Amino acid sequence: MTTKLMGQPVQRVEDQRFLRGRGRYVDDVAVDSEAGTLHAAVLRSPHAHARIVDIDVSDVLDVAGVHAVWTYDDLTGPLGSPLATPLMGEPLPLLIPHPALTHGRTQYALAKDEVNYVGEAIAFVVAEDRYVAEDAVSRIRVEYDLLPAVVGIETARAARNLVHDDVPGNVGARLEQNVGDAPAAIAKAPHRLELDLTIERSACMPMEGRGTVARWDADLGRLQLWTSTQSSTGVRAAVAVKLGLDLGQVDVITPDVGGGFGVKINHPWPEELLVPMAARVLGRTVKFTEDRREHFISSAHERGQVHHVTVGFDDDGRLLGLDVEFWHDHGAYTPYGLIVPIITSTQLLGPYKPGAYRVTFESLYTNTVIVTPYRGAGRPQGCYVMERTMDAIAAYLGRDRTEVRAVNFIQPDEFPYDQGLIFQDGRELEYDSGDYPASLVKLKELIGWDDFPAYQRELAAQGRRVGIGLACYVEGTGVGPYEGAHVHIETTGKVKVATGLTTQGQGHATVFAQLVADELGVRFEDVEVVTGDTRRMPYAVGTFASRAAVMSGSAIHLAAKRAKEKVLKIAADALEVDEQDLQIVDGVVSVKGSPDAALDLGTVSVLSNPLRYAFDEASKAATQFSVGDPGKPPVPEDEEPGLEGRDFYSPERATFASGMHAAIVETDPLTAEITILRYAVVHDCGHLINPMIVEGQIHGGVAQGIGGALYERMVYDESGQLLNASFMDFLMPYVTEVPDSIEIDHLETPSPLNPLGIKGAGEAGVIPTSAVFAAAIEDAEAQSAPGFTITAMPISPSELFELRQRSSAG
Ligand code: MCN
Repeated sequence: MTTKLMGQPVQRVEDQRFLRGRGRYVDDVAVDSEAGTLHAAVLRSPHAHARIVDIDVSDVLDVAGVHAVWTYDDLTGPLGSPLATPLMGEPLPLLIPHPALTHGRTQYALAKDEVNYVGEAIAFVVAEDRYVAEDAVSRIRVEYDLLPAVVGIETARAARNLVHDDVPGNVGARLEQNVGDAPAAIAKAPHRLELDLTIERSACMPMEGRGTVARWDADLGRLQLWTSTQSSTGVRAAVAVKLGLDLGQVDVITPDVGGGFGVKINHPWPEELLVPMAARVLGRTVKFTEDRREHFISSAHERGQVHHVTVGFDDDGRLLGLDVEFWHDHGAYTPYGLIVPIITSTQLLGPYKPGAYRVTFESLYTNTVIVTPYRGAGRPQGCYVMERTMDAIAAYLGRDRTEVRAVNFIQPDEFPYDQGLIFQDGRELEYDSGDYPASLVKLKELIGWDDFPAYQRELAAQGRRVGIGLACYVEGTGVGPYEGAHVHIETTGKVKVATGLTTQGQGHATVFAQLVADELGVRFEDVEVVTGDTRRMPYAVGTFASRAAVMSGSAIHLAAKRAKEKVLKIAADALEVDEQDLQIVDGVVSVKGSPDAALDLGTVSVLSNPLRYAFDEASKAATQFSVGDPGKPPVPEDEEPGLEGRDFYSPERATFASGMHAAIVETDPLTAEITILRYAVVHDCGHLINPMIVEGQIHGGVAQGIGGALYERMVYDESGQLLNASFMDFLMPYVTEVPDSIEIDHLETPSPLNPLGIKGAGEAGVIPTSAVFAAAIEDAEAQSAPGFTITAMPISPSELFELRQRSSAG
């Protein structure tokens, strides 16, 4: 009997390839022979803010091996070819507009008259090889009229200079939401606190940067594009629209992606338009591969926000009113609209009931790299603000930090729970299910919360400083609008599954195969999964917002169900039995109780084909052996030929995963070095498909969160130069900085919104880490310096050292 695979820690099928270095990334795509491929390089602005007075490319065109040099004027101009389209001269799309974004701005594929950040693309060169292209880029002469740079939230707010002349105060958007009357509730509350909390700008660093290869088939009028993206259909739509092609003329194929973490959801990048345009104009395959410096200065950043909190509460720490105002650093343009600050403002409340709530934000332009969602997308900031507030309330009242949280939890019998807030899509945010009190009980047990004070005192007696911190969060996951799947049973009995979203390392080939094996009754090894190929599944949205398990998982489950229905109909017809009497086990359809009356799925597939093919095992070839009976259709009357099922899934709303993390840290009394002693996680993503993969996702997220809390930040100088745009200067945690063991416990409160009861898990690990470490370090320090508080993250040893000096001086 086949064992149910949902919930099993099945080993990842993709890892055999990855661990042997057999992954196939964009740069590995050997479309033509390497000799036939042209290579692109980009001239990027060295200034954060300047008018472009003149661009002189005259020294470049006659360089041997250079095939094209384009600036903005070439994008809509004649180019010696009728192929340039008017839309290439328009700004890139604003992907998620919002009515509050009154001053949305996006960049041009190549800067038009002005540059607004160091790294903005100005000119595009295509040459025989990358060396020639880079040399050619260095020969382009640009005359700039320098403008003052606006760098950092305070400078943007002061608005002495503007990023965009027509955006007053550098304010792209201001948005306020009210649930009840927070100022009045706070005024009446017995206790009141105010906090100022900062999180610095950072960015994700996928091992593989951005990369694109394009080939134009002039005979067929067809473009093939391989790109390292989180949304192949998004890139396809953008390329088709901008290049004036039908969607059907563009195939986007996403091979292995060496990490996305949000940055590859932006579409299109300028290069994703310029490379196919070049392939079309030049009639050659063209490739662009980003280098690491380009990733730092011309992809996207996130996280930078400054917050002011006013909170009113009672003697038990119960929230009566919460008023949060924050300022979001949007960088130079707003391709993703307001999605990051809207997520902060609406998911900041986490598992708590705030009493009344007012949240206001301003989204500010600065002369820095654009901001798009980075794993967690606004939630790490929101969680940090809420959890720092909880810790401040507990410290003020002298109460245990877990007690203050517990009195504010939404209770299990209160679901579905409406926080009364409006999300990006204009709909109310409603939490579907959860059990926060049970999570807290598990977390306290896992980390040994109640025993910690004794341990802390014992170590303090030895002159050691240890502290404990925790943080709770919720995460709206599995957002729509839809995802689809196609399940096809081959004549060999193998099952091919296609879903349109892309994969960046999340193990989709494994989990989706588990779902198909369970639903269809086939062996796991017989299922092959394809993602991110518009030729196989042209309708799809993409991988972001921890949505693949919920969205594609549900679509795959439904499509497999359809395929199964068809299998049973055809087999029942062939075996002359009732469908109800059939079962499918290990890829064989048999009559229950009569195992000899059976057909394997390959045979059923052959039966479903109007031209019946047999598969010759020896030659591995499909051999036509019969046209069947011309008088009898190959499949039952109401079925179409072919053994396949296709379905789409579209949810009512997002499903809310949740979790709680705790850490124990030690801080060195002399050097202020911070050591993580333990890290514990309780996570609830509904029913688990594959606990091992979910735990891997949590490990990865926590590691990334450790980076965000203790090491990583973007350091700009006043003129807008990014000072740490290399791995020599941008610190990432190594394996030595991540605890050997991240202890994980699961709670499974199923989502009522999808057929499998799943919630997402891909971002969770990174969300609470800054809040957890701020709390744990603060607790360690407060042993010797009561009242010690941390209000800015990340925190390095030298910053902790300075904070100690300031605290003891103050
Ligand atoms: N899963 C499961 N059971 C659940 C929920 C999830 O077994 N109840 C499994 C899923 O089937 C999937 C994985 O856990 O294999 C993550 O699922 P999900 O939460 O649906 O997230 P996505 O697959 O949509 O991945 C996107 C998410 C995001 S938004 C970012 S950012 C991120 C992340 O995943 N980027 C990643 N994890 C990443 N992991 C890697 N290696 N690389 C990235 O770029």
